Amino acid sequence: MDTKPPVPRAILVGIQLPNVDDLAHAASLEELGRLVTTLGYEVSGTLSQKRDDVGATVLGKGRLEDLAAITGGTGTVASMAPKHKSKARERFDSAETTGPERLPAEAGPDTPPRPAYVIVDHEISPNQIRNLELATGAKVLDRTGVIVEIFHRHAHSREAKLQVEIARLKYIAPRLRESVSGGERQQGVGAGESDLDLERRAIRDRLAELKEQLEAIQKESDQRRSSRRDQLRVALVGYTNAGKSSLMRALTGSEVLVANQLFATLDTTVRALQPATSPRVLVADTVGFIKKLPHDLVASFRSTLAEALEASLLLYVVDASDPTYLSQLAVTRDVLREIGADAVPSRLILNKIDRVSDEDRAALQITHPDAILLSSKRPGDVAALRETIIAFFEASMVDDQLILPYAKQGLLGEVFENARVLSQDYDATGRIMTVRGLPGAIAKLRRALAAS
Ligand SMILES: Nc1nc2c(ncn2[C@@H]2O[C@H](COP(=O)(O)OP(=O)(O)OP(=O)(O)O)[C@@H](O)[C@H]2O)c(=O)[nH]1
Ligand SMILES: [Mg+2]
Repeated sequence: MDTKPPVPRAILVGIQLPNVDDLAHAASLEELGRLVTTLGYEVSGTLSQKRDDVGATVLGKGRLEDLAAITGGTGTVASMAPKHKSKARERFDSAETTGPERLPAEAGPDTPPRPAYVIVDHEISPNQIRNLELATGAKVLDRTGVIVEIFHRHAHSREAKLQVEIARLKYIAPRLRESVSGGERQQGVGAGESDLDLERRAIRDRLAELKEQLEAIQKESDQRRSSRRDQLRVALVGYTNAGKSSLMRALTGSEVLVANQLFATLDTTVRALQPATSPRVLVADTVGFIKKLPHDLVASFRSTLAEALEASLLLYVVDASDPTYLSQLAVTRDVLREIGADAVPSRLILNKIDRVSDEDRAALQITHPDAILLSSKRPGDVAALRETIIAFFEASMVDDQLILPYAKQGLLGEVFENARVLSQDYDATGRIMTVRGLPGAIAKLRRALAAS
């Protein structure tokens, strides 16, 4: 038997605010569609409207009724006083519906079920969610809710799971208020209120517990990171799906997950550059960014992102074949500024160049003269990037001399990992090595060799 559970269907709702142009609006909705698909839902259509702000019911009255006709709801928020529908007002609201749900489908055995989800391309308040649910009869999620849910599903390491759970509870907590008390905000104290108090206390306690667990784990990862402090470290950063993990695989031969979905990677992975270099170069793959990334989510990934903060070189990976790559780059820069990583030296990597026409490629090179254009799928491009990375570090290295006493030959491996041995000689004191490496790494080796 291969009866699969039906795929939930979702209709996307976008509000185009006055400061957003048509292209950016369409791109944002397209991206929301990919987020929703990543969650495993089928996008049944899109409904969008130009408005001055996202009001109490998100959509204007007419559009709300259109949406309700698609989802099978009443089209009105029961608690709102019924207003006379103004056809003239509706004409002012420029709106369009696309996709197969343009008209309510005739019910029949072969017609797809009505969308059970309405997904709004904004972060909306618990009250707005409730109003929309009343009017449409569907479950309503906002963009942040979708992102938090994807993070929840894609977190694998204990650290990532804890970070996501904290962000999720912080997202859920204020939304709990409405659903538990059930009524309007101004409806004073009632039986629901004490339930609400209990629920909130439970969440507060759970948050405290999770934070404690996270702190313990973060101490370990802080230690791991600090042991890498004097090494050559590169971090791959950038928009989700830009190809960071693909480059990570190509540069280090590691088996990190590569997938054509958003937020495939939530865990930081650190591996040595391959073929191995001396001193070795560590490459870190990090969580991707997205537009309107909830602040709490960024905050909870602060320790994961510390890998980027502590790197000596950041590679900003961009999907150059995406028409919105510039705004994706801007989002990446904003988030890195937010965590204080904007001061780290960086190089721009315009990836997926195999999908860009020769003409566009030439234009990209002119617009970004310092960028490295490559495809993570082309071994030659990856080898050239490897050389660029090595050359970057070469500039900060110094030559020095180390003496490895005969009694400490066990440290030889550590010397080779952290410095390049240019020549060796032997005398009564031990092995005398001329080495090249970062000043910090050489100082650390010297301390290790001197320790008894
Ligand atoms: N054509 C082409 N596709 C690429 C290239 N690099 C990556 N891809 C594809 O782009 C998709 C995303 O790649 P990933 O490496 O998983 O992207 P990521 O930046 O790690 O994404 P997240 O982990 O979700 O943030 C995959 O389907 C890759 O096969 C490239 O140079 N050319
Ligand atoms: Mg990845």
